Amino acid sequence: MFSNSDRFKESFLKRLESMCGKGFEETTKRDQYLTLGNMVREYISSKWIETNELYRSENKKQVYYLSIEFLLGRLLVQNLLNLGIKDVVEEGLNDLDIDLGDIEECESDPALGNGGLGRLAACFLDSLATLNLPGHGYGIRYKHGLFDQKIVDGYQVELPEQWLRHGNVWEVRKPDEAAEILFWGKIETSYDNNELSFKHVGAEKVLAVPYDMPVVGYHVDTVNTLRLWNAEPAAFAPNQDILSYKRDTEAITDFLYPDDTHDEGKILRLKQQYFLVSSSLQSIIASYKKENSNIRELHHSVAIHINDTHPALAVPELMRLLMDIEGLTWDEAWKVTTNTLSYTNHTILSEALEKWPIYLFKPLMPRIYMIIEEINERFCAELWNKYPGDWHKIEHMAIIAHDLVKMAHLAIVGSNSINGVAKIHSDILKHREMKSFYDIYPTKFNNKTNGITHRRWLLKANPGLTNLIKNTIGEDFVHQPDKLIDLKRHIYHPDLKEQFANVKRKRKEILAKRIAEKNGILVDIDSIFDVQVKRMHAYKRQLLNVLHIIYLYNRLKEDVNYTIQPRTFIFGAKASPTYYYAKKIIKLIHSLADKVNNDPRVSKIIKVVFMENYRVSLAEDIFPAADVSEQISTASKEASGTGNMKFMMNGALTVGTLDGANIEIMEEVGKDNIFTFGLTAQEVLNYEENGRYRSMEYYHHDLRIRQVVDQLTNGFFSEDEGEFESIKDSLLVQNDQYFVLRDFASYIDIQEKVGVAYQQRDKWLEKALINISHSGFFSSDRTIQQYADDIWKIDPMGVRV
Ligand code: GPU
Repeated sequence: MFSNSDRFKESFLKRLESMCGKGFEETTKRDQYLTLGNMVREYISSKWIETNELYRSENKKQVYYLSIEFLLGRLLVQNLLNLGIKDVVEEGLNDLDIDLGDIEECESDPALGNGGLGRLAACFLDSLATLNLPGHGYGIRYKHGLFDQKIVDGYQVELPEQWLRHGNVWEVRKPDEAAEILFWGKIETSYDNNELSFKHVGAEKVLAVPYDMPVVGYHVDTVNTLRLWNAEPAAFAPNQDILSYKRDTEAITDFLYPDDTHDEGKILRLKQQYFLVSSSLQSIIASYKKENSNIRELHHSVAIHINDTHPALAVPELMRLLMDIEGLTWDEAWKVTTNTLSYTNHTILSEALEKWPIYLFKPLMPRIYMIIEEINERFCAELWNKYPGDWHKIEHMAIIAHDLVKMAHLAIVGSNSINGVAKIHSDILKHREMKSFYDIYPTKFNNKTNGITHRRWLLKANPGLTNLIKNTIGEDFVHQPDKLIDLKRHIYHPDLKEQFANVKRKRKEILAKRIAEKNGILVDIDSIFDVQVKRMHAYKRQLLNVLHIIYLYNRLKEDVNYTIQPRTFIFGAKASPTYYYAKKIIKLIHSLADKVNNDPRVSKIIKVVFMENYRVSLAEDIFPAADVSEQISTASKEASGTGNMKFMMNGALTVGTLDGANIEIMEEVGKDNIFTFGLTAQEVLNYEENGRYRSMEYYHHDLRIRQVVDQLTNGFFSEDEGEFESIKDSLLVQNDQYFVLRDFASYIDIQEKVGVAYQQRDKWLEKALINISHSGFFSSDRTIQQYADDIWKIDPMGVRV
């Protein structure tokens, strides 16, 4: 079907007509997309079956990655690339006057995640399959992914996302493998034949139906599985209101919670979590039992990973299944559970740490709550032995305290490995945030610095740069991304620099065209494309970026002789619909854009662009076009960041704080090839401890600060003067929790250096190429190999079709 372009063309035309019941000329782009998608899925299926059969017959250890989010992005072109048939298809389509890019536009961008955490899970799936590792994802098939963002008069408006509107060519529904999930009801405890047993009565049953999606490895025959669960009505109880039962069950998988690093504490979210965990564990155990008879050895064949605390109910649920269904004793079940589970922490922000009130938790999952109580009692008894009389410590470490279930504590106690996502983050976990747990479980804690898949973020997103690298150092880096370092020997070659400059320029032109179409703003290709794209959040400090732009505007207005390298400031960010401050910043960026872009003189030098509806497919157009990457979170707050790595891999230079993986980027490229500024994590944490920061002092002593802060409310923006009062208050009245004013001067300084450095064109190009050369370390292949070796203890398997 895909052996050469003529064969492909022939099968494609035949299939197109038979699927759509119309002649080629009559077919739409969507018809063509659906046809090609179906052909590709069919092509994948033999490899998929072969992989599953191999996993069954070899019966080696497999890993299951449980995550409430998988931010996949579009799959058609990535699958073509991974299957090695993209060129054949593109050629065949070209003969028919069809552009693959146009077809791709018909594919919805499945936004089953908010940001970094969900995208990391998607990169991990790609790496697992490519490294031939037996590893699968388990998640939720949200009917509506993250909302679509529209900007109306500068304000964010949320529209329901509709990725399933035209169906999903990649999924296979498996109703025979559905699982039953029980909510509510009561537990009847009985004691007969010396055995305690627990009966769950009066429960509401929900059916979890799996939809499997293939995860295709790059140029290998391995095709792993992403299993997404859909909630459906199970059996009706007598006297039940059927309509409301149907509505309540389907609601479980209706939509993705749009909060990034923020605990919503809503009962529907808790239902989603238990729904994911229970269905996944039932499915894992069922598949284990097909090939194995001794459930006490589950951990020899199965590793289960908990992506943040959202699936931490895996701890009590695995205990329940092992005891109540499989008949193990508590001690036997605990041994298997802790040897099976591992956990990644993705943040230390206190507002993100999940704590469920007992009054919500206990009635919804009565048996699970009983088990957590028992885990907690046993754990506290252990602590009592270790720290006799230290009530304060025990209260602080307990899993249940002050009527709350602390999910991070549950995950730590129930897992054999706890990892952070960048060196500094793991250190903060060990030595501060989770110190008391590190003291008792020193060997459980470890670091796994995040990574990104270069197959999407370089090969797919930036074919021009990929070809340039291939022509310079050969193709090894495609399979071994650390080989990108070979590029370093060539960075002084004028040819390479010029070709890189051309590639970058072309991508800036493409982005500029998109900006012209969508925003009606004409941007200067020779200006620095200075980009901050990520979720909108106070700790990520888009406000610092904004204040710098206001400052630049002021200087340009005040001094007609002040010249700087022109810059285009590009933003992309969604705000959680209930996050008032974040939405205000979006409005502020739009007001600033109005002011700057409409000033006849200033707009020739700087421009401000907010790109609507930031998502994976838009990101693929943004990273390749960026010159400067803004990674300016308050030090200690960004666990890792992964956008920073995508920019680096595409030859943008980082302006960043010493936070998260920025530090490791600096270690890789050297201090001359990154622009760092601001407080260190230690300094921030010290301030937070000693309470000595006074933002007012910076406001009073730095005229530049006073001017820009005052401009938020003095009529500088054409909005009502009260519009941005709350932002000013966050800086002055609330003492600037994220140290924006404290880091302002140092940010202004470094930005000036960036402008100067960009004008030393040759040197800048070298720095960009050095960044690319060192980006191999940040491949998720490296990260996944470390998880496989150190945590999951799984080996590659050679699927051959
Ligand atoms: N992160 Br917790 C999310 O995207 N969502 C979350 O709910 C939590 C963390 C991010 C971190 O903020 C980011 O620093 C990190 O790179 C990413 O997870 C992946 O580890």
